[in-house]
Amino acid sequence: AFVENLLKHPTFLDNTYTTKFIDTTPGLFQFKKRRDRATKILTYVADITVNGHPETAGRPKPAAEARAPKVPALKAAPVKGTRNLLEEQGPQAVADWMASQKKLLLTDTTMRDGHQSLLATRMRSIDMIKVAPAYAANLPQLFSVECWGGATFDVAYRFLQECPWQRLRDLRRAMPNLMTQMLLRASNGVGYTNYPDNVVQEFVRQAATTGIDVFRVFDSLNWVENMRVAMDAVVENNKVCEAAICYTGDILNPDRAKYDLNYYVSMGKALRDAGAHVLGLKDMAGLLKPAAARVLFKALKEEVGLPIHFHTHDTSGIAGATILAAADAGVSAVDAAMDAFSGGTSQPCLGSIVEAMAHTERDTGLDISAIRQISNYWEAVRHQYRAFESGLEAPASEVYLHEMPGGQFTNLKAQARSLGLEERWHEVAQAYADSNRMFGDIVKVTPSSKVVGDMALMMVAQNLTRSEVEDPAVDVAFPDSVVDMMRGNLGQPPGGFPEGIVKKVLKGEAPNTERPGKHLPPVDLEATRSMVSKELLGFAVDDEDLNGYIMYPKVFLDYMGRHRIYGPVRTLPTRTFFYGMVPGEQIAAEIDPGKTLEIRLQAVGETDDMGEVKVFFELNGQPRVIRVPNRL
Ligand code: BTN
Ligand code: 3PY
Ligand code: ZN
Repeated sequence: AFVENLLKHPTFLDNTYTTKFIDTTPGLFQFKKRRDRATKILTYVADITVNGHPETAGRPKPAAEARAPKVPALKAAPVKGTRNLLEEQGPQAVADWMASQKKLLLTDTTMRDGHQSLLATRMRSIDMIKVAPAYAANLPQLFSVECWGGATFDVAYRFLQECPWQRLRDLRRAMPNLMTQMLLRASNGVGYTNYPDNVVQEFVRQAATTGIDVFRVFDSLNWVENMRVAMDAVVENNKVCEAAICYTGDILNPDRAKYDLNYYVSMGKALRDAGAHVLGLKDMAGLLKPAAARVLFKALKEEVGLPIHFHTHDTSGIAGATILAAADAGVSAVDAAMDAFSGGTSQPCLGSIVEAMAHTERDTGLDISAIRQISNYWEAVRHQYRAFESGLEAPASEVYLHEMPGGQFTNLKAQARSLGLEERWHEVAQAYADSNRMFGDIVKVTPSSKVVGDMALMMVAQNLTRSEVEDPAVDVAFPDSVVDMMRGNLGQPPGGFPEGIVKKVLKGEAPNTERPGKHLPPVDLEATRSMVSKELLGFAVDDEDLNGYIMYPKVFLDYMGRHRIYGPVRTLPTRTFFYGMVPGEQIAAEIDPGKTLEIRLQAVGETDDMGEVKVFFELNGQPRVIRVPNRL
């Protein structure tokens, strides 16, 4: 029988995946349903081996002789860590403990922002879950492990064919003594636009239940009003509410007076008064310079009084100096990525920070040899993702011009490439800066950064200058995301958006300047569950899947559709998942605890006159032949 490739099925690509699809192609689904999981996985491996993975086509591959990632030995049984404190005494005790520490506390961001910033968020769960026990056993002094949220949620479903909730559950179980941390975009959840209040509340409840301990909550326009629903939900679930100020501009530069010291101190106080346990300073683009850090953290510490957690990116190459200045100025915790996932648009180097603090008052207490071993593991893992490397070769002071977040930089560059604008990258950077000023100098972080990026790409593609865009006499077709932001659907920046641009974009339509959640009707969760269960999937969806559907309906359903065909492909080694197998190669996939498939690729046949290829495997020693279409 002909095996259809749902990945490429036009119905999945054009947003019309509904019950109608199941009704009009019943054979497809019934046929798939009967197949066992081993057959599904073999079908996936055969397809990727014959046709390649759409995302790695034309990109560099890992070297054939590259060493396999080796998980470090566990030095001891896990001793108690921050998670035990949270479980035993609650989030306020965690905050008090933080504030009382002499040592500089560290969050490892490798499993979230590290790969989000360096590898377009493509790291697969299996590579994290394997090393998680080594974190628990060998680095129990870590403050937290950032491993969820931001872009990881939708990328897991969309591009990695895996369930983000399952990732979290598995990591939670593997690191019972360490606090897990996520990045939550307040009312934007882990999406790109505001959701109804009850959706945000339900999402936080589920994330807390499945395994998140520390929620870093931020708003993409720094609008505290728009953070309250998410913050209240975190507090209500008895988890650590780290409310973050997004840093932009330069407090020492009089030309950027909109975001001055007073602005940040007032916002810090507002977040404290809104119930934050910890104050986050989220420098998503890496703009905070060492001298400014001394001034900013001293003031925040004295005037806000909460323990401070500092997050930055090393795009400029100078973030290490800013971390040291922050440590001197008394921040409690800083973010860093394991050496092999650090630097560039990612976080500064964790091992080097530990070394820099050693034998000082703020010695971190972390075991540097344990860090080196874990980083060696990550180094080999990173090589498997070569296809997703951005090729950024040097630090770039240009970041102070464009102010792009580290997580957006490589993405926007890839987008520019796909539009044929890669050679005009520096123009994109300038247009990004111009768009920001046009919108009134706003905080740029997901999702507001995406809006600025869309505008910048459009300006370069259409050779439009800022003054042309602003000129009422010049006709401009603005990107949808710009229209959405001017309507007020992301909320309001300090001082509002400039009247002229709002008028031009909305063509006179009145914007909403109130909190978007105030006007979004609540989603009927149980009615949605019943509709998805009965009409869309044909089985009862649980709370995690319901939250996945509500956050990303189409992405979730597409994922489920592919899951029926390809099964638990999350268990495949990364090299196999992205690049297929070569004849003679043997791999293992543990599809259930203790149930392992030994898969050996024997040979790949010729394409027959039906356009199909026979792929010959041995599965646990038994021959198996899988036919897939040759789509090349
Ligand atoms: C397997 O099939 O053995 C593992 C992968 C399947 C995970 C599915 S996807 C939807 C649902 N939600 C979960 O958290 N797990 C299952
Ligand atoms: C995200 O929202 O994904 C970010 O990383 C923002 O910095
Ligand atoms: Zn970041």
